[in-house]
Amino acid sequence: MKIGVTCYPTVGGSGTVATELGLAIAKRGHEVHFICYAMPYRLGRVPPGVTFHEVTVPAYPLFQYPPYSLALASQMAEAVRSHGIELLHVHYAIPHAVSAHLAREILGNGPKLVVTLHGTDITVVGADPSFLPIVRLGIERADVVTAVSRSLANQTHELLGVKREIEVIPNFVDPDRCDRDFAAAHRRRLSPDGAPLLVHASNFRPVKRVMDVLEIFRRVHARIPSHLAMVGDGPDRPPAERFAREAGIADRVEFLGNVSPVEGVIGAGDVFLLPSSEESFGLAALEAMACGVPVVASNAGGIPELVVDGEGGFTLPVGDTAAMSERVVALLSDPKELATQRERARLRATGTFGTVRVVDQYEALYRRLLGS
Ligand code: GMT
Repeated sequence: MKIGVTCYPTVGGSGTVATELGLAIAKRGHEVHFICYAMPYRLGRVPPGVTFHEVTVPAYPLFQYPPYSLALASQMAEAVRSHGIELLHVHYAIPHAVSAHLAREILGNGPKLVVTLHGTDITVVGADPSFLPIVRLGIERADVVTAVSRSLANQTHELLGVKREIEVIPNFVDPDRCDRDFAAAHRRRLSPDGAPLLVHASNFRPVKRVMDVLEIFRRVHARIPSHLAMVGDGPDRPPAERFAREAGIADRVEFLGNVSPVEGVIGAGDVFLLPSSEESFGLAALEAMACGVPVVASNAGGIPELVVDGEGGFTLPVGDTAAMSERVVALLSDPKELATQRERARLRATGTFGTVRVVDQYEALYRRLLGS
């Protein structure tokens, strides 16, 4: 099969999933073309069978807002024409679903189109009245729409008034990315005194509630001296660093920015924190579980589809930092239970959300659409 993939190339869950899926599909002998405005951050060394098409948006004094969506549509049509791409798979609806729809209009007899919804493309940006009608059009015109959780599929129906069927294919993780020695080296630096290490990783946007992460840590640290590693970057990082200083925990909290591979730091932790207000899936939590790190999270969105109480993690109501810190303290105070949850986290991540199992579902979907 010849598959075109469009995603945001920057650090983030949708780009990670899109890239890992494309690489896995290429490994199975198919041809994969990434059509993006920059090389996806996760692509690394480009293996045989994978081609990158860069979308460039010309500047022109009249354009206050350069029309990326249109340049993308043209580049998609061009790549399809030149390489015989049979199916476009776009990740994150805005604007990719609409650009792909336009590319098919340009081509007349265009490729099949799969749209995968990831989260804020529906729950935050997509539900905004300035985008809602065009996002709904992009979703309605695709051949198949998938969502990364049942919760996100339901929200797409409710918030956007979409009527069509949406298939659920969860995110996946490759446990081989967890390198114990590398994680141990990180741990030695992040917790030089051997105290417990809590970890959070996100894009530091408001939905991640990073102040809750710090508040949970403040409460835990008051009872069990610990350390906290904050991985990632985004708009709430400066206020979070201020909060840590004002709460008197700055010497126990390390803001690392974006790190690669992220599993190195995540895998160094004892507990991973994800107290988000919106979360369609929570890929970072899955990465933590795959490395044997139990998760204490909010019960927002699709998180409970991943984190099942007692199966390598626990979910609690959004904003309940007291209950979340109690849960962390309970885990850290009981080494036997912590070891059990570590093992269960690993089993759940690699069983239900293992790469082969999930990539099989996408490959079957492509074959179904292409009749191959
Ligand atoms: O929507 C975002 O803020 C970013 C987006 C992304 O591109 O990383 O994250 C979403 O997609 C991930 C991959 O499917 C999910 O694991 C995240 O839960 C989801 N984020 C939200 O729903 C907030």
